[in-house]
This record gives sequence, C-alpha cells and structure tokens, in this order.
Amino acid sequence: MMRAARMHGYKQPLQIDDVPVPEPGPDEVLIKVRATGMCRSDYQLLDGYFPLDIEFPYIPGHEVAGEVAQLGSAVPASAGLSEGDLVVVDPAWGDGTCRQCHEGNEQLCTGSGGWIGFGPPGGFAEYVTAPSRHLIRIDPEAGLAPQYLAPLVDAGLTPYRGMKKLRAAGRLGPGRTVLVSGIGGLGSYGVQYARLLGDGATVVAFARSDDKLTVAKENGADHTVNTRGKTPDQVRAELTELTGRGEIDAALDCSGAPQSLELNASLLAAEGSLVSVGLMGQRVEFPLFLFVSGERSFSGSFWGNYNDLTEVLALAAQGRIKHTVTPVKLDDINDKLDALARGEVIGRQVVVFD
Ligand code: FEH
Ligand code: ZN
Repeated sequence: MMRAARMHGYKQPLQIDDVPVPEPGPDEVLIKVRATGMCRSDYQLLDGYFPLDIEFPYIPGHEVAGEVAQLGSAVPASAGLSEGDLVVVDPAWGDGTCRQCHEGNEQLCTGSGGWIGFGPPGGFAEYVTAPSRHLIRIDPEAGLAPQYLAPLVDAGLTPYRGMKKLRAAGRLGPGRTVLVSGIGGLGSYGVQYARLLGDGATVVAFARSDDKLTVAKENGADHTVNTRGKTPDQVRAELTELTGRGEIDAALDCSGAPQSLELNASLLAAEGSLVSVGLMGQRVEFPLFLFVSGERSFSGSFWGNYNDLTEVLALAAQGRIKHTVTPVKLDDINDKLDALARGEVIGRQVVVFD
C-alpha cells in the first residue's frame, strides 16, 4: 500500500488515503516519487477551474521527480532505464495521432492525450506510473536533488517555452526591453530565461509584492516595479525613469491576471510581442487599433514539449538556473495549497518523500 493525497470532489480538501501501489503496464514504469512540485493550477484543479472529467477519488500532482522502482514487461532496453535511476516525468502524454503530437508538441494534443495530474493519476503519492517514453533519466553526476528537479517540469518548463517564442519573434536582443510579470513559481524562472535567452535585452520585472521583486532581482532582473495600486500611466512613468523608455518590446506574463495582461499590452512598443503562460483569469481586453496599427502581437504558450524540458534540464545541470524551493510534507498539502491560492508563496513549494 502507499499514501496518497486524493481529491474526493471539487472545492474540498485533499484526503491523505492509504491505497494500493499502482501496477505498471507493459510499456510503463513504476516510479517511487521523491518530489512533486505544487503549482497554482493544482489549486485551480481542486477549485473546478478546468473543465476536465476527473473521476473521483483522484490523485493530482504534475511536477514529478522520482526513482525507477519497476520497469514494465515491454519497456525497451533502448529506453536506457534501470531500477534506481533518478528520473523526471515529461508531463504531457499525447495520443500520437494528431498534428500537434506529430510535431512533438504533445502538450497541445487535440486527440485523446492527457497530462499527468490532470488526467492520468499524478504525483502527490508515494508511487506513480508513467509511460517509459515520457521519462527523462537524470545523470547522478549532475548533482540535482529531486526537490529542485520537480519544479522544472512546469514552473521551469512553461516560462522557458514562452521566452523561446519571444526570442523566435525577434523581440529580444541589445537595445530591447523584455518584461516578466508575475514573479511566482513560473516568473522566478522567467526572469532567468530573460537573462539567458535575452541576448543583452534589459530585463524588467513586475510584481505586486516587494518580496517577489527581491527574488526577481536576485534572479537577474535589471529593474523591478511594484505595480500594486498603480495606474498604467504611473507604471509607464516609473518604467521611463528606470530604462529611459516608457515601453517594452517583449513581455512574458506569468500571472494570467487580466489586469496584468492589459497593463503589459498597454506598454508594448510597435511590433512588440506579449506572450502569456499564466492562467488566473478568464478573459482579457486589448485595444484593437493599438494591436493592428502597431503590428503588436499576443500569443498563448502552453507548458512545454519533451525537447523544451531536456533543454531546461541541461541548463539546470550546468548550474545556470537558480531555484527558490520550499520542501513540504504530504500531510501539510492542504495548508500549502491555501497559501498558494492566497499568492503567499515565494518560488515553489515541493512535496518531498523520503
Ligand atoms: C497545466 C494543465 C492545465 C492547465 C494549466 C497547467 C499549467 O500548470 C501548465 O503550466
Ligand atoms: Zn503547473
């Protein structure tokens, strides 16, 4: 048997239950979970934000790092996996039939694919199973502890893909200003990617608390603005004072709050790009003429694909990204989810298992 934090319905606390250890299918691996990150979208799942048909009781948790406990009977040797290996779980398991899966973007699967912790049972448990093709073996020489690996699966991965989109759009580089807004679990990595992928762009961070802006500064932001209670004009004036320009060329919004997105959009220079990875609100309003006449763009960016994750893991193995991680116990998960919902968490809380 194993301990698991399970949903027994929406808008109810998780219950810590004793349940059977799952059996890996032929092409699956049984993983002894060592760490599972706690994401705002876990709270949103419990709160019924996502229109998913979850069967209760259900185990959430989508940022999973652990050790191979048992290989399914048909796991190929080419998977390069052995019992005891440290692995992270690539979270999006496409069905392999749609265009997005064929392009390698299984997180966008339009068929019958799913995401661990939002469909297939997740990692807020002592064991979890996953298809062997979605495991990434971690070289023990990299010296990366599970509590730092787990958040990379979403908090590290999601802003990375978003920042790659801004780079691909040609909005980064010397003389440019890139904004990262919302310095929570995702934004604390987003600022680092603005530095790593920004190719000399000035990095600005927006948040609504000084604690989070301190993290942004430690993680490489050139300038920070506390936007709480300020009008767009007041923020623009502060931005002008800090950077010499009252506009930005690129913005990665990690909050998903409509007010934040609308503020960022109002600051976009001509041809500027706004990429949103956050999911707090439901709708945003942008002035059409501003976007059309200035060829400004808005794009969503969702999670990341297997290759994006391998790149993030490579940056972590090189020691080029910092982690703000707080280990927590499974028994405290409900209190920690409430703290997450109140926006009180700096960096990422991670449930750790012995
Ligand atoms: C995952 C699944 C569904 C909605 C949102 C999320 C985010 O945590 C991905 O970054
Ligand atoms: Zn997440």
